Amino acid sequence: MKEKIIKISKWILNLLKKIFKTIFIREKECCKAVLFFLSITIAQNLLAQKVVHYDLYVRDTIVNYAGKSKHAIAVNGQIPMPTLTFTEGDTAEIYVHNELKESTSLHWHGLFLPNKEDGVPNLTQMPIKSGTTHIYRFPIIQHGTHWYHSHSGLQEQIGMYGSFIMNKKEDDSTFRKGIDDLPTVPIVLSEWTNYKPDNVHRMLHNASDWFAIKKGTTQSYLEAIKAGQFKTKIKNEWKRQLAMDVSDVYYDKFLINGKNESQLSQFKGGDKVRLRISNGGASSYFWLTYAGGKITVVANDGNDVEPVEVDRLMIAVSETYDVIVTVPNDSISYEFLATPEDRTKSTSIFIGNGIKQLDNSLPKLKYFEGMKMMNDMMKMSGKLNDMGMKISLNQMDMNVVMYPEITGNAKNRKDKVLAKKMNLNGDNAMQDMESDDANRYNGNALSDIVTLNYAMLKSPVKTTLPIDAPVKELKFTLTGNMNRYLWSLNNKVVSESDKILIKKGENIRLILDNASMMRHPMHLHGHDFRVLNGQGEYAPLKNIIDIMPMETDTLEFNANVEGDWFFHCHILYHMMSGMGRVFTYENQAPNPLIPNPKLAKRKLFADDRKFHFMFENDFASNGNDGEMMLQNKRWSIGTEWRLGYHKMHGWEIETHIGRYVDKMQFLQLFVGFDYRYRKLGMAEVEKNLFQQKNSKDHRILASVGLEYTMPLLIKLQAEVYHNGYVRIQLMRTDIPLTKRLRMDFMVNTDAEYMVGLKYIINKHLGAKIHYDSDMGFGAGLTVNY
Ligand SMILES: [Cu+2]
Repeated sequence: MKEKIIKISKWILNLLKKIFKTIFIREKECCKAVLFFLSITIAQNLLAQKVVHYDLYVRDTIVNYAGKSKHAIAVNGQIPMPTLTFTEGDTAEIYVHNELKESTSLHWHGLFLPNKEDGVPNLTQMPIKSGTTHIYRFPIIQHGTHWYHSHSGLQEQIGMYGSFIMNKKEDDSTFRKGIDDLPTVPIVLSEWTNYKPDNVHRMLHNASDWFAIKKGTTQSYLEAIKAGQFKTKIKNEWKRQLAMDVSDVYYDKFLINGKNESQLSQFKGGDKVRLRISNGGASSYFWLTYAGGKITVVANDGNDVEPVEVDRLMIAVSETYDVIVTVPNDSISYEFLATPEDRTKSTSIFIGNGIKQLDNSLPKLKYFEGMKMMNDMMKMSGKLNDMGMKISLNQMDMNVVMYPEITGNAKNRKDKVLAKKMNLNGDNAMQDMESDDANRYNGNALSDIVTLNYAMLKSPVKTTLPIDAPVKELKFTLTGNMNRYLWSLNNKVVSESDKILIKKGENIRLILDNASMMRHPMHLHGHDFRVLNGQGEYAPLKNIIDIMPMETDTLEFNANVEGDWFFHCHILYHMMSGMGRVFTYENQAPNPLIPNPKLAKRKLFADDRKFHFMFENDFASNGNDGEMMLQNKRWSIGTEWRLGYHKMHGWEIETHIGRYVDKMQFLQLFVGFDYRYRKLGMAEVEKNLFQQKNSKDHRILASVGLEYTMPLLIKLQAEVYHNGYVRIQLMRTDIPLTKRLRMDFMVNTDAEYMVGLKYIINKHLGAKIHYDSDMGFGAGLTVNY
């Protein structure tokens, strides 16, 4: 390829010479000189444009990160994928050889490129089929730390992430001595789970609390009582909330460049090192801290920022940060520590050569303080309160109430905050405490630890958009339902919404506010946006913005490159649940890589329309009962069965096909089919509380009804059968009594009732005892999937 370009360039050069020879004869001497100079420059540029070629072989592999051999995907035999390095001005030519049994794709995260090179399957190209090679070819027109990853299914979770580094040219006017000439180390953060990602996704949708049990972050009633937080727990359930964690998934290992622990022994005392850090985790945010002292942040999402010194920073999923750290002494290696937000584990890289200097590990989160905070934030409707203050740019972190290093241990929190304020303000602190709500969640005001936030980022160059361009303002509310793991924008998922039309040349202003209970790292493809953070003309450029619950942030970008550009939450499981939109340019040329746009669209939409399967069966001494469910965004198809051995002889199958109708998904309307066979005694006639009779051994009934989630997560079910028979039922399952003990109860107008206790043995197995008015007392094992 390189030879080809040189050949073409020489040919062009010769052609130019010939043309100029002709001109030489006719034109004046000075003109000749200018043209000759021009031709030389053009030729030089052509010759200097370097094509940088990579071959990437994508293969299935077996890895063992956490005690078990598991399937993963390696590229060129490695996880993370190889670091791809370019210099601004190069042309990237990347051959992707798909040797998997399934299709794949690669997305160049944060890059400015033609839309058809963006690597989103069924949007900017068709998936790269098994056994085929796809060529990505685009000019490198920017510099900075970026990364690349698969955009197909959940492949990113099992190895398909890597660094993508674009160096500045040395004569670049923005070249910073003392920063851009330091030795650099690419760093990719990631996480590993021994569970198949598809299964992780399924479990999240089934609100399984197995991950919390594994992490030790259950928030049961007994734990609440022990912590003196019984009221908090009740209030939380009264508001229909399940216990929540700062992160959803249990991971077995956290990795830096594919290892849990590693060392950069080439550095010695006094050395400065620039780490080019990408968070390639599928769903983990990381705290970054350093045992050797302060961390100087010099770039974010590939864009330079004025150096800012901090003690720690949080890197959101898919963000990148360039930081400089110093090795203070010889013969000591200093821990650079990455701690996932839930602080359950960590991963580290030691910088230097010698005795290991460990960093302080982050103390455990105070979950009940978090629960209390959540109760304050939330209205009964499930919507968030207006806290009466402007929250933006990660300056107010509601989660500080859970950080012992900022707000002290559970008991002395107030004292510590007070003491801190006394130091700052003297005797008036007491009055301030009551009125000063503004700093309640401001970690930097509450402690000496300096934590980076977006307001502290400032671009070294002006980033203003074209002044005379028309402005289009778009507002998105980040919405969600933790209980059903539904994530959306303006309560709609990708498949429920149209593409958002924008015009080339417009300045697009995005206002994002987070009305969900989780933070979301929102990512825009193909463009950088300015984050309006109070830095005026020097607002930082980013392509990811992490938005905490209750935050509102404003971004703006110039629509300058046509195509279909994905805008989505970068938490992999949120994205796959449909939290995103597509920006598309009006009257744009069709994408040659999408020959059948209708088919592509249907395939793209299939991601968030997927149904998730759940199964549970109780093998008990008095009978057998169980249920099976298929659920997606709005629909729920469930079948329950009961088979009695002793007190009740017979069986019953009930099927409900329902649709959630309200935004918070508290209300479901359904149609039902009930088939029952039982032996009633001669004189026995069943009567319900409405004095309606049911005397048939055999019955097949159709019904309509509704299910409503009430305070304390009690489900009210009202059902009318086609023969006029009415049943009303109250039920609650999985009341968390202790870490592993759950209680169920049910009572209905047929005068049936049930109460049960289940002890969770492992992910798929529980031991259960229950009493059922129909079937009597029983004990047995519960199997669930
Ligand atoms: Cu999200």
